[in-house]
Amino acid sequence: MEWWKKAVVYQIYPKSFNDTTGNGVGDLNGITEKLDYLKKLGVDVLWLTPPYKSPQNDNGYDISDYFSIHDEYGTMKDFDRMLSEAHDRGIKIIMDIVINHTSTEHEWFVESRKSKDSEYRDFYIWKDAKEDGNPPTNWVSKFGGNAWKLDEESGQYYLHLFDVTQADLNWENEAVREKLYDMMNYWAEKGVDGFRLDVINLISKDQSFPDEDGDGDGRKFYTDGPKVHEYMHEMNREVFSKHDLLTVGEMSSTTIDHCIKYSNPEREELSMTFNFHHLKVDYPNGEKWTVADFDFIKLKDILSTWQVGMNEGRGWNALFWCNHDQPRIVSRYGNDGEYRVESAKMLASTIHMMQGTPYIYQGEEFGMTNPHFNTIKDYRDVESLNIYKQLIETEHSNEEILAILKQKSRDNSRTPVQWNAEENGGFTTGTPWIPVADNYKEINAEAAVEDSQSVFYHYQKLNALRKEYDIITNGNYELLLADDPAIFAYTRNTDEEALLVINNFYENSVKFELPKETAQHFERFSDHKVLIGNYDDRNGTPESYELRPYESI
Ligand code: TEU
Repeated sequence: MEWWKKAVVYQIYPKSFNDTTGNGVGDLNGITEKLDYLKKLGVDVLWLTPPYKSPQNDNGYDISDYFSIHDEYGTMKDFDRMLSEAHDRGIKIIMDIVINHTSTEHEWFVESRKSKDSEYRDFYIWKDAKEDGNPPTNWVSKFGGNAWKLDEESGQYYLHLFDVTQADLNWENEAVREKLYDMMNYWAEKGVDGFRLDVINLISKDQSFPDEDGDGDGRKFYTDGPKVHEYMHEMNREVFSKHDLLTVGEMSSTTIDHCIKYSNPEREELSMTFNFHHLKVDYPNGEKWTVADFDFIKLKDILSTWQVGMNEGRGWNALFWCNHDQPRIVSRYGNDGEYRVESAKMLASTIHMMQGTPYIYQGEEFGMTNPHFNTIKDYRDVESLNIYKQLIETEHSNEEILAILKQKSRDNSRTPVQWNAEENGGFTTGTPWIPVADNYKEINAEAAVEDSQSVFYHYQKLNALRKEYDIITNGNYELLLADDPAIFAYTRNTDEEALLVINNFYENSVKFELPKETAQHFERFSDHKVLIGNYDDRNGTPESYELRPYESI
């Protein structure tokens, strides 16, 4: 079995993880300093979001040099020490690699924009304006506005699906692909253990560059595009097949069929995929920028459809609630007030007992919450600042927009990790680049490690269970009580074992009754044990008992 099927990955956003220099920005030595803490948590792999040289317009997802470390994060020597210290502890490291686009400060783009005759011109996607002077297509950038920017120097537009300072690379150009594969081999030969590939399903564009004729934003012309699987297989041949790597693709707006193709081992593309459909059930009609409750029944349906579909197709899921782009899950689908600890543990159990490789985002392991900022001055994220400008110009009040950002901004997960109750949560002795959430005195890693009932030890237990019970890796998934408005229950099954996972997603106690056919199925097994929580203090039985608020068992 591939090693990463039983591994647990911990995502680090270096900028907000741990600052050892006092400049208010996290750094690589700060990661090295916390390796023993991560070892105690029981994680096997660290995913570093991009640490490369970057102007930081999108916090490192705008790379200007793939072969050097961003100066605020430290040096390549610091990187090598961190990698070596992690390996000494049996912890692997995978690198976030952004190859759909580069920063417009990357030397390739600087050369490309100089002239239409530049040897680097075709490294990017340049088009003339339409005859009426409009941009080449009406595609919309994911950060707002048109997806094309007119470059005065050369009189053409270049494509940027994200920020205007993130120019899309032209993957049709073999020279681009060769340079990128060489770069990935450089990092693999340095000893990194894999890659997280940023928006990798956007790299192949429809070369006719048609206009969106409906009310879409053009994504259908570049999402899971015409040659994407050809490029994935080529990348596997040129890079991944030469090393034993964990490779995970971030798949924006994708489908189960494509994710099976990306991650079925017979196709020799990637190890596994991230999809985001379960994190859009609080986007009414697909609209992110509005305040909305999440749709619980839809959440169960989407997660279950992906569990069954990927299992049938021999695909492999990355399991996650949180990352650097998503609000913190305990604030989003849980209860970050009275039941913060209970709901954080329940949410963890729900996703970690599923089939796939689980990902824990920094601070999630002790129940960090959204910061609940009250002024636009506290926000830093380019996507959030762009949407603020857009909404303020369309008659939305400051208060309305702040309410939306409080729920949906990516900055919700980017506040500094709260290590202890000291100033700035022990993240920095300087001024943090973004304010620390004001609950750091109560919610921090040190307090969690000192409390045997904390969220930290629940994650530690889940990480250990995954190593101990093969059924968590191999068992088939079946959703129970699909229409129940509060309970998320499912089973995992192999010929030898059966696992029952029951979660109360809300703060009212609810009665759990195991469906008859499931109870009969469980009768086959001679003995059973409770892995998480307990029900015998209520004279309960696996078939029927009272679930406490946010209880997981
Ligand atoms: O994210 C892809 C992406 O679309 C996210 O921006 C997310 O879907 C969106 O913010 C939800 O509204 C990747 C990186 O994770 C993100 O941090 C980068 O900003 C983006 O690509 C561009 O590189």
